[in-house]
Amino acid sequence: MTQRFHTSRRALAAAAATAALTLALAACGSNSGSGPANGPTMTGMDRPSPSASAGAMESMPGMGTASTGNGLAAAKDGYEMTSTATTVPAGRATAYRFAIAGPDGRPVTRFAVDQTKRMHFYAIRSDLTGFQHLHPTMAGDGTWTAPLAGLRPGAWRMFASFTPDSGAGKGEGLVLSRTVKVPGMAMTSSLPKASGTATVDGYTVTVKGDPMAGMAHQLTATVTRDGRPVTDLQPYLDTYAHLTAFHQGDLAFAHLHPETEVDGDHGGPAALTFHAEFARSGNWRLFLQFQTGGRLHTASLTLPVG
Ligand SMILES: [Cu+2]
Repeated sequence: MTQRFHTSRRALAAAAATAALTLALAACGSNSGSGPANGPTMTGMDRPSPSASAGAMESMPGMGTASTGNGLAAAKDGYEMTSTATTVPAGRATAYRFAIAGPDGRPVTRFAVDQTKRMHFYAIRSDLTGFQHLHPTMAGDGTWTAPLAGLRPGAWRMFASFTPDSGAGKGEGLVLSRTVKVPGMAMTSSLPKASGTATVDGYTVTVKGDPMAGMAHQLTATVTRDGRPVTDLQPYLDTYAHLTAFHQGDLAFAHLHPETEVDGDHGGPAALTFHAEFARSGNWRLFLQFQTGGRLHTASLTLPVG
């Protein structure tokens, strides 16, 4: 935890450089806020977010966000997540289709592999009670299809995390998102209290760290079962545990990169470490995914960020 003081300066410097770069890109960008994909901004059940419309994000590069931003805009640095889907039916498997338009306005079809996939996709409910992490497949024309499992009624945000492998943004990690509404009776729940541990499928997950907004930190996670450290973690996306986090209220996306590399078929009992950057203070909902016996487990817990 004292490591914070080592990493924070570097992170702040990097964030400042990123902010300057984003400003420069925004200044010369020509296509932000244009195109049909910006569509009507959702109202109603969705929590209003100043960044929900694509254009707004470009003028708000601050808050120490990483180069990929907070993920709340549909367009960034000339790239835009487009989709005609504004609603998704409740309670049944649905294909959610989208594309990534490049700076030239055409769909991007070349993406770099990151953690074994060219596209990582997350569906998150506005109250953080729903979470799906999927790997869409791409058609030749650049249309991605995410196989959503049944969603509960309410407001959801769909995140696409990717790295273009051609064009102006080649090699730049981006996170873009769009909202969808799932019709029906939408009940929202309050966020569970902050806790360093969570249980799932008989496993206990413990996350330690003392993160502060806008700084780089290390988080560590351990997995135990019946009080004993687990040693049979299987590789999942080039790591033994995959961590994602979203901010309570605006659903900002956090960047959590695994520092633990896969070494063999079985991981544990050592702590799994993550490089974490939370752009804002407040409560974040963490989703830690790990695999044992061919089955994926998802533990969720609430982490306060100062
Ligand atoms: Cu993924």
